[in-house]
Amino acid sequence: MNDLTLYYAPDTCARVTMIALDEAALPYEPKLISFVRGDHRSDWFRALNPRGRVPTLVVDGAPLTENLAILQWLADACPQAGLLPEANGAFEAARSLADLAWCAAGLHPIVTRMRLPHFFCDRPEAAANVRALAEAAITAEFLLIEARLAAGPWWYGERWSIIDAYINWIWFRVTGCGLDASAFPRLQDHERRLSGRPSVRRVLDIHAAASRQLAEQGLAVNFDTIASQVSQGKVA
Ligand SMILES: N[C@@H](CCC(=O)N[C@@H](CS)C(=O)NCC(=O)O)C(=O)O
Repeated sequence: MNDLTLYYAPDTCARVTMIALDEAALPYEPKLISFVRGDHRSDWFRALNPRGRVPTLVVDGAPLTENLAILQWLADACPQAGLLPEANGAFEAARSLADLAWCAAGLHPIVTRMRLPHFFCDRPEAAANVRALAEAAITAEFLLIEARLAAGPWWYGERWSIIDAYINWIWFRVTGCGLDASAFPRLQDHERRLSGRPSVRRVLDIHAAASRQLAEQGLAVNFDTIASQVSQGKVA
């Protein structure tokens, strides 16, 4: 059994990693960090992950970064958890890797542009355009997911996988910043089903408690404050 420590911040994509660890029934120590306090830019955290990002999973003292790599490692290390479909050969394994890559490198960057558009333009007044383009891009992606879920209820049909948790985290983030959910009834249903999984309920509780803890310490993330700091050149 590996010694596992997961660095996370509430409501981030580390939620997907946490669901994977819970589904695999792997004991781990969750370590909450604060973006507002700048923990992710500190020397001690950058020694673990020079990019200053969560999730960062420390395995027997060695950090593993990037959700895609962490989730693929967990899926391979704990096949009984069924995080990804059982692959019959390298080609099938590559196909589920492609789905993970699409979540991490295709969908996630669109979420960031929608939530924090001012990081992606040199003039504050261009932020609305960046956001609108990101919203159009994620809408196109969700229309494809919505169509695929007709054969559902999960991404891989009858069987749940960690891709469902990843898609749902993307959905949570963009509906949480204004995307109209009403055009996507299957994605709404997908969220209801996912929330019924015990692993997901436990992880959502951990994230809600972490959000409360940070808020009590005056460390809640405020996107309006970040936008105004970026506009004033106070955030790199
Ligand atoms: N490519 C990374 C992205 C991770 C990432 O961007 N995490 C966000 C939270 S969802 C983060 O740590 N942001 C802090 C920052 O960008 O300063 C992965 O897939 O693990």
